[in-house]
Amino acid sequence: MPKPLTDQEKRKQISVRGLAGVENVSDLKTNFNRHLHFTLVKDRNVATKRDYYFALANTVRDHLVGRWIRTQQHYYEKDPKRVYYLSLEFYMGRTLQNTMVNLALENACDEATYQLGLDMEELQDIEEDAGLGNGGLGRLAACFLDSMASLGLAAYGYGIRYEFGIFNQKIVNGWQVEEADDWLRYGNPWEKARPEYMRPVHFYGRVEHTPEGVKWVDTQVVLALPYDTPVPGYRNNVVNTMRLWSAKAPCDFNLKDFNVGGYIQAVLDRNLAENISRVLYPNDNFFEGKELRLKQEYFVVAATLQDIVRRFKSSKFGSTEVVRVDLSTLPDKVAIQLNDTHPALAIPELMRILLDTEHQTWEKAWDIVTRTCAYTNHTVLPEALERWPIDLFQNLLPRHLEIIFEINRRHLERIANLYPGDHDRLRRMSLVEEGDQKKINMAHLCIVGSHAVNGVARIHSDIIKATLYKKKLLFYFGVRLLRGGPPQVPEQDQWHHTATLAGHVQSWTDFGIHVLPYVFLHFPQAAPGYHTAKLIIRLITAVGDIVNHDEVVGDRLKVIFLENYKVTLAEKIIPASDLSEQISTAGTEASGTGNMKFMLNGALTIGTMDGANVEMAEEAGEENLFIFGMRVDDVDAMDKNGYDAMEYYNRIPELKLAMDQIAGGYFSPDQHDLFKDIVNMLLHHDRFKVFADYEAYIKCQDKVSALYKNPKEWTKMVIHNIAGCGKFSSDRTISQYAREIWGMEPSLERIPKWFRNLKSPL
Ligand code: D6G
Repeated sequence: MPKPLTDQEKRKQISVRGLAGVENVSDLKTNFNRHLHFTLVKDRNVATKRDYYFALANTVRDHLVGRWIRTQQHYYEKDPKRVYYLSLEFYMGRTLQNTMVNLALENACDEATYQLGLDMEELQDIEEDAGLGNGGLGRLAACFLDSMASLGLAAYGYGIRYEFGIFNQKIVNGWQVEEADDWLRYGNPWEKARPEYMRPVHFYGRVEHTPEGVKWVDTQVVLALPYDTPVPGYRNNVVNTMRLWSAKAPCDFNLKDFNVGGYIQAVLDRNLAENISRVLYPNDNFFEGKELRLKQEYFVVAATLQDIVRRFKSSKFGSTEVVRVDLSTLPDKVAIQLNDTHPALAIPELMRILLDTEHQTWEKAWDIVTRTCAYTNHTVLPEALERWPIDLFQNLLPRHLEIIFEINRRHLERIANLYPGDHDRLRRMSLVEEGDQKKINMAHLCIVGSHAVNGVARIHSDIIKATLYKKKLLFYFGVRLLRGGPPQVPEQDQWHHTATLAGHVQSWTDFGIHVLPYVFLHFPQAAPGYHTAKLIIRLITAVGDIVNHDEVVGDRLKVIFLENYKVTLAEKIIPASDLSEQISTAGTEASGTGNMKFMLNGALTIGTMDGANVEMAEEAGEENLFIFGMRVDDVDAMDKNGYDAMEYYNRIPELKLAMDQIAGGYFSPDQHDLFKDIVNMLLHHDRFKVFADYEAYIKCQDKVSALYKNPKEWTKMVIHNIAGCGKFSSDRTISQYAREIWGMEPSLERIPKWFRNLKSPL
């Protein structure tokens, strides 16, 4: 255990001077009270805990403002290359603690709130998670913003300000029930609306080819209103911007109806336009194909590109006023990173701007687009790949469809020249998929329209190379600790974290678990329309109901469902777990991100050779992970030779017993056939072939149990894991993206000279 700090040492730490001025507890208290009075309009007699949270958030936010303005001012002065991270998801979680950590204000705030008679942790718990993501893809975007700021890159996150983020999950009678995530209900102290940067976004209409050029006319306009959130780097004074767009109907929306006297209806219909930013689609690794989603994708892309072009063309501040008249040097100054295919329309949209507004030739425009854009692939699962029906496209974005057809014509012409007569190749590589319903393959569009394609783990890279095609493939990943700041190394004389976890779990469940040998924690979430996933959740709760009350099992094993997994809950579970299960069938999980976080926080991994597990084993030594099961080659061979689940079922008695119990109602006494669909799926159409790994998994779990009884050996493995996890820092990942994809030089310089030399803009 580290020695607790003496009061004197604590004070010394607290009075460390902030980089931009003297920070002390008494200033913080004064500012806190000032915000309570002037911003919240409350006094201590009537203030609620939420008021105190807002007062603290505003106090901390004040420390960002000067740094934020100066950083942006610096970018205008120095005109560095900027990187734009376009993503339909930014899973940020909470902001207060991250900001305090990055600004080195945590101890001082803790002391200030303590002196005010408040408990800072209690106030932190009031903050809503910004749940603008489903999982790994969105959390990666959030980690990347953090790292880009920490590495001093002139970077921007661009996305949608969903009014409702990922749903709140409730378990009712064992079933998942979704509740709306009304995260903005009490206001968001971290965002700043920027109506002065509002942009029009066009939909529908038709295309006119005139002698003066191409015109997209008779469109419907929706306005994109930006909200800026500061993204502070780790103790380097850099504050970048995440700009999220919110949809606003223009004042003349449904003007026609106004004229015929339908004023009330016209005002009510404004909702139709504003629905674009209403809600995040709660699908992870699944393509739903709804028109509203396509609208969201175009909305963020169209608004963002206008902003990028505006910023590229003008420099507001500084002595050297840069006003660029054309976009020919865009790739030298702008890198656009597409987080999956969701913002893929950036490619035809930038083409449209260059061709129709900037009047560039096709060749010139295409050169600019492909040198500016790069694409990150997140999955090869077919059900996740975006393939938009052409009819939908034609109606919503007619000019973009024309441009995509022309991109495809030229692309296929090139392939035909390279591989004469290879018609099958043309079919495979086309951006347009033939069939009953013609579709645009968005992954193909991204690959053709980018200068670099990367995936999220090395194995995933190899798989994509084998299944897709590209000149350049880089495959890397990375996470930033959810809490921000330096890694939390577990106390090594206390070789597992059960006690900490037990405290958390006990407050959420009926069980005290700290003395139990085995506690399985499950925290899955199902997309609201995904029947099988919901049934699997029901099965987990049903197994828990039986096992947790079984007299023979007694206190030897508990199965616990933790509802509403979010960034904030992950921050509690991950540092407190002993064993992390990463057991996807090899070749199906692109990377995973939880796996690295568990590793970094001192949990050991039981896992297959899939996603980032492969490199975790490489870094920590395979002997320091519990690796089991088929490799990708084995799975491929099984695909060729056939997989017969019944063979395993008939051969392995305990597997048969488990299946029979599930199918026969042992876990669902009130409805015997409740889980028969799951068993049918496992026995007859399981594309993940999980029975093939079953025996290896059970054997490996026995190994885990044996080793867990040997604290010394277990701790040794933990240390190897923590010592080997450096590669998985998103700082490392972003440095590599910067050098190899964006042509930028990251810098960990803690106090950039420019910051000290700048005159205050205030
Ligand atoms: C952020 C920070 C603020 C800056 C604004 C606009 O809200 O200081 O003025 O962004 O920046 P640009 O969009 O002009 O870069």
